[in-house]
Amino acid sequence: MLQEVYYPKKEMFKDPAFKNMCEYHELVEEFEKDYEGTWAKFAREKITWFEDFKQTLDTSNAPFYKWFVGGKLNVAYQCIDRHLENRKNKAAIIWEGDNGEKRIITYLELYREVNRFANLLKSLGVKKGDRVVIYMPMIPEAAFAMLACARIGAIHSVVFGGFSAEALKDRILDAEAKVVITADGAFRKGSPYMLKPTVDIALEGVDIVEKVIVVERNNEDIEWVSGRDISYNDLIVNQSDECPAEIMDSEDPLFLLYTSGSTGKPKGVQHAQAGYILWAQLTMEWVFDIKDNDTYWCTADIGWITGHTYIVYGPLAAGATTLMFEGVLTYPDSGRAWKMVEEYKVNQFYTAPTAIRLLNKMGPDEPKKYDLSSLRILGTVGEPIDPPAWKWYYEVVGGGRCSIVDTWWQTETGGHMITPLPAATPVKPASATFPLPGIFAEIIDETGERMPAHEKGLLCITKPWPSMIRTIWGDPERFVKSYFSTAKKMGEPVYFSGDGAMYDEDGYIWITGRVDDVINVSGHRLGTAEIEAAIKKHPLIAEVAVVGRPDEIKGESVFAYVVLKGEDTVAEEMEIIKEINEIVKEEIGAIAKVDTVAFVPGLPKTRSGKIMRRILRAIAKGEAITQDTSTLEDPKVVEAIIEVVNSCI
Ligand code: 6R9
Repeated sequence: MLQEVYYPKKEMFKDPAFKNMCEYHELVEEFEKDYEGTWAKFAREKITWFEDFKQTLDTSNAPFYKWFVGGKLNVAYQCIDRHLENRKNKAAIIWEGDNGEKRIITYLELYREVNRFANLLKSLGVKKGDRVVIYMPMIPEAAFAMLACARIGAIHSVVFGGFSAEALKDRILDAEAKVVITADGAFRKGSPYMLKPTVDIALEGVDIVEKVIVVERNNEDIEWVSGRDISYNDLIVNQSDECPAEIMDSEDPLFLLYTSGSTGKPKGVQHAQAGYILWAQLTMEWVFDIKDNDTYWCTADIGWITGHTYIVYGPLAAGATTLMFEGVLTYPDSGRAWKMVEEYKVNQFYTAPTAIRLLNKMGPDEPKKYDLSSLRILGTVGEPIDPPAWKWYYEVVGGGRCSIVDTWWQTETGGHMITPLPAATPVKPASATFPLPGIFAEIIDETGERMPAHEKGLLCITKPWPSMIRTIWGDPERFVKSYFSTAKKMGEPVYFSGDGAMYDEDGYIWITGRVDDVINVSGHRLGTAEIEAAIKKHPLIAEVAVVGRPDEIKGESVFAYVVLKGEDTVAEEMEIIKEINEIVKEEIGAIAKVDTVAFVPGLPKTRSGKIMRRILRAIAKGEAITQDTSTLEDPKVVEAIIEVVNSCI
């Protein structure tokens, strides 16, 4: 098949990090020849060290790798203080509220805000190494809170504001958080919504949390628990705006971020200081070609890794102006995003395929009504993008001028891994193209053999990299089992991402999606095991299996096969579906909503009692069953399931 190739428009880039593929290959080779030396060079060039590191990479306790050993730094200093000399009056954060309200925070103001917040945390007894949970809307105080933790060496764990009280509680308990930072609520689509009441429920029966700091954003009535809850607005004014940056070791934990795995509870992915901030900053320069006068906008939520690395840490480490948005891209109409691009003259716009598909569907011609000529780079992240969405993004939003960077990476990788370089890489729509220099991403089989073109294999990273996950908080065994037990290269365990991928004849990488029991709904990672555990709480349900099903807008939707304990009627089924979704909303949050429920007589199981999920996935996708079903305990159950599914679609 002849594939279209799109070449970067060179005139769009003045002084990019990589002008062409030769420069890319040169750096790739430099890393191949001297892996540690090249990383050390970038680390010394990009990070303002308080004390130089002594060893670049320590592999003595693999896969618990250590980077830039012995180095001393502070990530908040890297993101703020070091810019004051040349950029104190530059906008660090431009914030727009749901209702169009605006706030511009310069680097000097950010310095003061973060210092005050850091002093507030200190006054509450928060020390280096303590965990602080941040459950916040998209307001500047959320970024201040993250940076304040970094400044004093506390480990933050941001929990997405859409998670339920139950999900929040699990994360607070797992991290053993001392303080929770939240807001009364915020605004969405013109109306206030609440967060604090969810924190109150989450903290019922929890005694480890000493203080709850509440930022008053929407000024709705909330309950104040005396002795525990304090008003940020009242106390912040009395804090000194000077707070020395704690001297941190390269390998001290910077933050935890919980993400779904294929089994059990969410995992607290632990990132370290130096390696993470180095890669966050470098990828801003390489992939987003960030320049001093740019306005950069990433539409993610700070509750996800994209918000961490590409709204807060990366842009600020690079001294850039980052736009932060409280609202919804389609409110008050489907032109909102483009109106903001026009208004702030946004140069880099970074969003998820699900948002692109929705914006395309709701307002295909809307971008044409605005002046989008400032745009230079369009980014996508979170899930595979389909060629029609890619082309609309390229032609209609980017006017055929802009480079699209389809960035593949994960919570665990800290920053971009496989992506085009905007001024260099010839792009094939919907391919993430090639690994970044320094990143040894390869598609291999379990033994480390490189897969031939057009054959699906395991997407692995075969050398450690600075911004990699360090461990799963409190569960090092699970870390090894989850990431370093599937594939080996030259006999050594390598990092397996959980994704499948394929090379084409030109070596381009095509991500085919998760090969484990993780599904991707609107770019959000959900573990089917977590959803199943929630649904099982329903008293009438005997068994349940959850899989993903292709969805036009969301990429995938949640599909549940449910076996009831007794007989039922259609009316009862309708009621049960409603109840299932209430439970899921309570246990996880509305993002895990079950879109389709198939009431089936049984699940396909092997004789040893294992559910054959591959069969269930194929049925949900409407694919033919290629597996041998004769080994099933009851092969007839498959036909019965297909019949039910056909009737409920
Ligand atoms: C950054 C982020 C990670 C999973 C990952 C993969 C999917 C992310 C992608 C992509 C195809 C891309 N994914 N980017 N799939 N093309 N450009 O999303 O982190 O929430 O941890 O999700 O998302 O399946 O394994 P996270």
